Amino acid sequence: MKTFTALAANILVGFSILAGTLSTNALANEYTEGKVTVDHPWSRPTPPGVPMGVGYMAITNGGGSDITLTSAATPRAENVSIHESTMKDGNMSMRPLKEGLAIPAGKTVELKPHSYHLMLEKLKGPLKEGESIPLTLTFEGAADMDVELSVEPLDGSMQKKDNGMDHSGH
Ligand SMILES: [Cu+2]
Repeated sequence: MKTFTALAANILVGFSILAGTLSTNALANEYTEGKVTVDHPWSRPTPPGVPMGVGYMAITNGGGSDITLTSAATPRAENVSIHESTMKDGNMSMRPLKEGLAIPAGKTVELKPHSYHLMLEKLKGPLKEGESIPLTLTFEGAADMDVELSVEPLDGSMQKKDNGMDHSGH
């Protein structure tokens, strides 16, 4: 009986460790297709009536030749553009990257606030906190990838709350 109890306890511990691992992975939501890894694709909630949303992620090219993110698409918006935000004369402005976004061999390029980003244009409805937005990334030099943007709160509080001490490296 003792053995049985110990075994049950072990199983319970095992389950909670597994659950912890799963939730960490869900939060980190990393996608890999061949030599390309997309880490933590995320977006922000949009207020009703605002026609544009954003898409951020880190794209790693683990291959030996350069690739280019040439376009992206989501059923939630009529168009997705690849943009770069830059400071010009003290003002933040953005421009579309008509040639796409190059990810050199062996490098990671981050799409993040005030830098490269995806612009979800003509949204069909607001993006809501907690949603997952399907997104297809098209590359030159690599296969297309389907990922999901997790819509995270503006202040990042959900991430802090769910990301306990043990996930601080994320
Ligand atoms: Cu933009």
